[in-house]
Amino acid sequence: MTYETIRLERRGRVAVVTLDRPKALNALNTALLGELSAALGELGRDEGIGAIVITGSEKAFAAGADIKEMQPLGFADAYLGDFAGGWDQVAATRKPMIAAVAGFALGGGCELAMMCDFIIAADTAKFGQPEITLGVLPGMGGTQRMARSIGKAKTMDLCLTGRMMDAEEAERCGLVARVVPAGDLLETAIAAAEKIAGFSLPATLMVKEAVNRAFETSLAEGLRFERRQFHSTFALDDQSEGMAAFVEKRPAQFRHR
Ligand code: CO8
Repeated sequence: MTYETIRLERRGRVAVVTLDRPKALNALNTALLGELSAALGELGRDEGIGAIVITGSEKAFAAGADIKEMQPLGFADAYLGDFAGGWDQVAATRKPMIAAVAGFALGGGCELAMMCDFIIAADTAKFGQPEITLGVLPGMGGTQRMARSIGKAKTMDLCLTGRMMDAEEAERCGLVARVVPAGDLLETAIAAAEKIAGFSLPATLMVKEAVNRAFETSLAEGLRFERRQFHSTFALDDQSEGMAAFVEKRPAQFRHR
């Protein structure tokens, strides 16, 4: 399938999805959402892909939802059309997804980065939820995912003032997993994705599901869920192979890699 607002490249077992609306700083419009959902669906069905990197340009990961597309909407258009509801599908991607962020990740761009499993940021990255400056508020999970990720104080600060936070502050408060020089961003993210894609695919999916469960349930329920998932890995050839390889002092050859 060919896409107009994104680029999709396969590098072995890693897929790199590049947001590609340079003239609008990768603003997220309905066409881009449709294409990104289609690409993630395609990659989800492809057993040859074990991890996905989502990235943008040097200047912008994405500068938010497309303001020019939203400007003419009335309440009935937004509500009845479930405007931006399709982003839930992006967030529900089952394969591990890394956001490689350089430049602006604002509004919906920051929210898309937070839909990924972790963020690797260039030292040029700037994060923010500036919706308040437009007379609205985040609508793709900004208040919810950010509060769960970095807590109430910083989330309130960013969402109420609309200020931007640089990569160093984003790493300090836990929004970002790693910060690297801008020139190393993509290769670092791809290397991390390759590492993940080399493990057992069922096991990496279970890690993702279990960590995400921590945000949705009590500790007792989460621990029970994790334990059951752990037990179920003993039904996998990959568990037999992984443990045999350790004992035999050789690299594991995972069947579901
Ligand atoms: N939407 C549409 N176009 C945009 C956007 C955007 N979010 N951001 C930038 N652009 C366009 C500009 O209009 C400009 O186009 P043109 O050349 O035709 O005028 C081009 O990109 C380049 O932008 P600038 O000239 O402004 O570049 P600067 O380097 O001067 O500034 C900034 C960069 C600071 C990033 C600036 O562009 C900016 O402030 N952008 C808007 C940031 C913003 O407010 N983002 C939040 C948007 S609202 C949102 O994301 C809500 C999400 C929830 C939606 C779901 C609802 C249910």
